[in-house]
Order: sequence, then C-alpha cells, then structure tokens
Amino acid sequence: MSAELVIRGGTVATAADTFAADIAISDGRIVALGKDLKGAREIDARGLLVLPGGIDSHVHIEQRSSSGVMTADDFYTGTRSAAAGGTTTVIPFAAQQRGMSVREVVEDYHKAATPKAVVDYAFHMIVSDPTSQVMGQELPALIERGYTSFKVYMTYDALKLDDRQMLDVLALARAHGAMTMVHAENHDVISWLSDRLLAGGHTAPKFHAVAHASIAEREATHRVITLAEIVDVPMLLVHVSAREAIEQIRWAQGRGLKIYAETCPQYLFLSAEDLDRPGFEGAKCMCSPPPRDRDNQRYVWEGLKSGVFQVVSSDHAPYRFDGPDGKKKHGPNPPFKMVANGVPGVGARLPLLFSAGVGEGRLSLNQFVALASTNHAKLYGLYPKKGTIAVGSDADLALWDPKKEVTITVDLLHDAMDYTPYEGRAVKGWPVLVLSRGEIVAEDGKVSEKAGRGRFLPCEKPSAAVPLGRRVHGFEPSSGKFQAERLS
Ligand code: DUC
Ligand code: ZN
Ligand code: ZN
Repeated sequence: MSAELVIRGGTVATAADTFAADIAISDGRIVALGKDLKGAREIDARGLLVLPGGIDSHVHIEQRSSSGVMTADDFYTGTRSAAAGGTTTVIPFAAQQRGMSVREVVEDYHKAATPKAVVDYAFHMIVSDPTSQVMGQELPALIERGYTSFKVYMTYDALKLDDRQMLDVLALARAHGAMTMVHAENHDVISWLSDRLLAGGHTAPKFHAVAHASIAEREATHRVITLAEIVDVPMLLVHVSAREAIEQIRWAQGRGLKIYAETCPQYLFLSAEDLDRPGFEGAKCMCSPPPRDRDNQRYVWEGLKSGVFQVVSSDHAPYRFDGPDGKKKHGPNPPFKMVANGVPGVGARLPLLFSAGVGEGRLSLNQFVALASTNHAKLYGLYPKKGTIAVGSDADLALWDPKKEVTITVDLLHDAMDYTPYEGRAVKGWPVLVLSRGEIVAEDGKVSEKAGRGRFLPCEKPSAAVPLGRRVHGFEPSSGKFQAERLS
C-alpha cells in the first residue's frame, strides 16, 4: 500500500532510540516505519536527522506584561517562529487577571488563536485570582475539557498567590489530576531589594539581576516544594535559573517527591553580564528570574545532563525593544522596575540547544529529543499524539541538518520582534524542513503563511511516566567539580 508521503533515508531519533528508517505518512499521521516504504510523494532525508517536532510548553503570546506592555507576537507570528525553529506544538497561557473569569479568559484566547495559529497548540491557564467560583467550578470544569495545567506565581504584585492560596491550588490539582507550574521567587525579598536599589539611584537593567537574587529563587523553590509535599501532589518548577534552586529540586527528587523542572535557553546562553550591555541594551536580556553567571550556567547544563530537568522551554515573552509598546514604553531609559520582563526564544530554542547540547557533546541526541519534545508531551498530556515518532502519532517532524552552520539573526526567526538576544551567535545544526501533521510548515528559511491551520489540542491529565532526576548529587563542593562518573 502506498502512503501519501514518505520521508526516505533519514536517521530517526526518539527519546529512546536512534535508527535508520523511512517514515510513511497519510492523513497527517505516521502510518509506517521501515525500509523501502512507498509513497505518492517523497522527501529525501539522506544525511538528515528526523526528529519529533519540538514542543515548547512555555510561551507567552498575545499577553500583557505586568508593566502593561503587549507581546509583539500574535498567534500567527509566534507560531510561525516556532515552526521556523523546528517546533510544531506550543503551549501558551490563557492568563487570568484578577477579577476575571478563567472560563472567559480561555474563550478569549481561543478567539485569538483560532484564525492565526500555524502549528498546533494547547493552553495552560494562569491563575491569579483563585476565588470560590474559579476553584469550585471553573477550574474543575476546564480540566475535564482538556486544560489540564496551570501556572501560578509567587511574585509580581498583580499575580502572586500567598502560601494558603498556593495550598488550595495544589490541592485542587491533586483532586483533579492537573499539573501545577510554579514561578518561584520570593516576592518580598525582590521588592525590598528593588526599593533599596532604586532609592540609591541604581536603576539600570543590570540591577534587575541584583534584585532578583538567586537565593530569593532558592527560598521560594524550597517553600513551594514543601507545600507540594504537604499536599502530596506532583508539581513543576518553571524557568529554573540557578544553582541554589537546582539544589533544592535535586534534594526533593532524591527524597522521591514528584518535583519536575524546566529551564530555558536564557539560563544556558545568557548571563548577568548581558544585562550590563552598553546604554539600555541590557534590557534586551531582562527576564525573571534573570540570567546568572557562568558557574550557574554550568550547573544548569549539569542539571540537564543528569535528569534534574525534564524540559527546556523558551519562556518566549516577546516585548519589543523600541517603539511605544515595548521595553521603553515608560521612557527611553526607565528604571529596571518599569521594564517589561521577558526575552523572545521560541524560534531560537532548539537550534541553540542542539548546537551546544548535542553538537558539543553535553547531551545525547535522545536526551535532546526528550528535553525538546517528548517530556513536554508526557508532562502535559499530549503523548503519544505528539512528542514521538511512532505509528499512529501525528506526523510532526523536524528534519535537521546536523552540519548546517548558521549565524542567528532576528530575521531568521520570523517572529515580530526587533531583536533577539542571541543575535550573531553561531550554531551548527538547523531544522531545514519542518512538517506539522504531514504538511510542510517551514523549509529552507521560508515559513508557512497558512494562518489558522494550527489546531487546538485538548490535553489528557498529565502522565507520571517522565523520568525524574537521579538521586546522586553530581557536584562535589570540595573540589568544585562535577563527578561525571557518578552521573553516567
Ligand atoms: N518572566 C515571567 O515570569 N514571565 C514572562 C517573562 C519573564 O521574564
Ligand atoms: Zn514566570
Ligand atoms: Zn513565563
């Protein structure tokens, strides 16, 4: 029997295996894997890696920052950029502001996404106002309808929950089988430090990193782990940036708690020094938590390698640098508190991770697939429809040329931004052809213009079948070195 399309002669990699196979596709799904498969159309993948399309489970699209700035990307440009960088599923947030109904927020985000998305998408909810209506009725009903994860904040005046509210949310997640994603930073520490810095005239972007101290992240991380332990529920810490927080997560995982963790390219490739770029340029790298120093970068890499982290997401939060609705909305050189927090990254995430991870020997190809795609699908209830290459799965594939050398520029990323913090960075390895449900959405630098072809994905309740960090501590404090042999 002949399929509609065959991807011929590539090296297929999943989170578990690497093997040579053709892939046959019909009706948007994988129908066979094997040798010498027949198809009405063929794509020659000789010399290429055929990987599951990336899943980016942390992106902000059409969302306003706490300083009132709107993301540059809408669902068209944001998902187009995802496709350009090898990502075929995104999970943005339907963000509740206080006083809003979460049900209505979800409906509004659907209205924004439906006509524009180029690749498939699900939604997490952001819960900032856990009223009895939200907790008693809206969230349970939404979870049953396929919105099975929500993000909550321990900082930001307009978003943060107190510990009691956090316990309520965690208990609801346990009762209904949902996943809670937590932004863990100690709010009072940040605001106390910020007030002192600003009062002393320390207003430049680099002081953002001073105010968002890594020990404030550590404290909040430990506290919310404790709350999750009290409730006895799995939980995921988002955008973990530094050694101190990683140590808490490793400790929790070592005790057998189901604590999952995400990190992002900004903690692997940027540092606090980037916030001190000349003039106001440092604002281009301002996000929360902020990038740290090189030792911390090493810790984050080690956490990826040893399994402390299950996912690498972008935390794509695309606030433009120039223009009336961007980082300079509140003046040409506003104090750091007035600058929208966030960096773009949905398009650059996978080329950066592939190049420095697989290309430079820090990660195996299968680890890359797990961190880039498979574990996202498992944690958020999209597996095996998404996140793997198997008969019956959606034909979401990224064909990578592992030898292609590219210098990242904002134009290559196809988002609506006026900068990328990774401008000029050289990478080796690029997704040269990207398929979403068997349809080409990016090829040789061109991206699909079919706004609205992306489909909403209701999520199952998250799976527990995601490997957690190992129980050994890889870092040897006395020597300052990682004990690679104990980790491998
Ligand atoms: N921090 C967040 O918590 N969200 C968006 C971007 C950022 O920097
Ligand atoms: Zn956050
Ligand atoms: Zn975020």
